[in-house]
Amino acid sequence: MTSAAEIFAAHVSRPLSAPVEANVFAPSNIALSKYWGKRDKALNLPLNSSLSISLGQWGTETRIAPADVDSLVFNAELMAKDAPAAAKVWTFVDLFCGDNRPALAIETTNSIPTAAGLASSASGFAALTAALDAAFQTDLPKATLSMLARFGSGSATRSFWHGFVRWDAGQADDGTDSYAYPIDAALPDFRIAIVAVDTGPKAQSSTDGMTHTVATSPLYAPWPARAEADCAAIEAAVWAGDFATLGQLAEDNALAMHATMMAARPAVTYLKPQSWAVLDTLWAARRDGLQAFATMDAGANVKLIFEDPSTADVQSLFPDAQIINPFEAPPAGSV
Ligand code: 2P0
Repeated sequence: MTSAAEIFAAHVSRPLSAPVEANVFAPSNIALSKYWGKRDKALNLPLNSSLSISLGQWGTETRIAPADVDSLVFNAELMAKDAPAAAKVWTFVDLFCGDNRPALAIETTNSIPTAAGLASSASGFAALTAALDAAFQTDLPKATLSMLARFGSGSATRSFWHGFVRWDAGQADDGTDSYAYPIDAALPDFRIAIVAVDTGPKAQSSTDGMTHTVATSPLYAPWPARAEADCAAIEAAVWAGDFATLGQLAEDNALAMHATMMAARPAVTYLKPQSWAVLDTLWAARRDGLQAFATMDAGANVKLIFEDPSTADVQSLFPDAQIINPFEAPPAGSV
């Protein structure tokens, strides 16, 4: 069986050159057709493909510079090396660099407002992978960066491009065909609203939540095939510029994912009463003609998708929602 270290050794040519200073931005992303379930935990391989929209200027900026000792500064705060989030970063750096790596100063900043309550592991590991590639001048193709970032976090595979991105589950045992690529069709009117419900840390990590769902949920079995079909149908709707079809499919897919979790034993429940209240308000407005749809991930917050002409209506329903234009110009230094 191939190990993570062997995959990195096969793709990152060593010995590495001396690091130079590098600064990279990667956007966060929200899945319209969700990744839920792993077929291999060690190689972090998914049971199904997924399709996302990147969040434009919302993401992570990571700077790497040569240093005398390792340091990691996250949102202006120095992190102890053994803090769980920091340990994940250093494990990934060690995988990328192999033995005897030089000391590095890593500084990483999220441009996602904390109040939005969005996870940052997708943009975080994409920015880290791209910054390592730039710092060591390994010049890897983006598909390879996407494949390697998977070892930090599955959703990071999708954060190397703006707009719509698809992550193919792949079939190879070693996962070398499990990476993302862009769907080069823009929907310039596409908008996202983040309706924050709960911005505290989540009760159960998505890794644990999905592992438990796969192991115990009697509703999980049909999910991988359903997710593949949803990916294909959403991709077709993107190419056709058919927002109404895309939106309904994305909402159906999210609710189906949550249904697999709720049937787990014991249940995995990320949605809170207030999440359902947001959905009730949305569905009532939709019955009155508003074309907006919801998607929810491993947390209680609700993300709405709609087109620009509906912005004022969405804002009046949810005055505190943060509205994102995913097709605005990316920040300097973006992947
Ligand atoms: C997604 N989520 O497709 C799905 C939908 C959450 C719900 O990808 O275990 O942090 O690190 O590969 O990428 C969140 O899971 O999980 C996620 P790991 P990750 O966006």
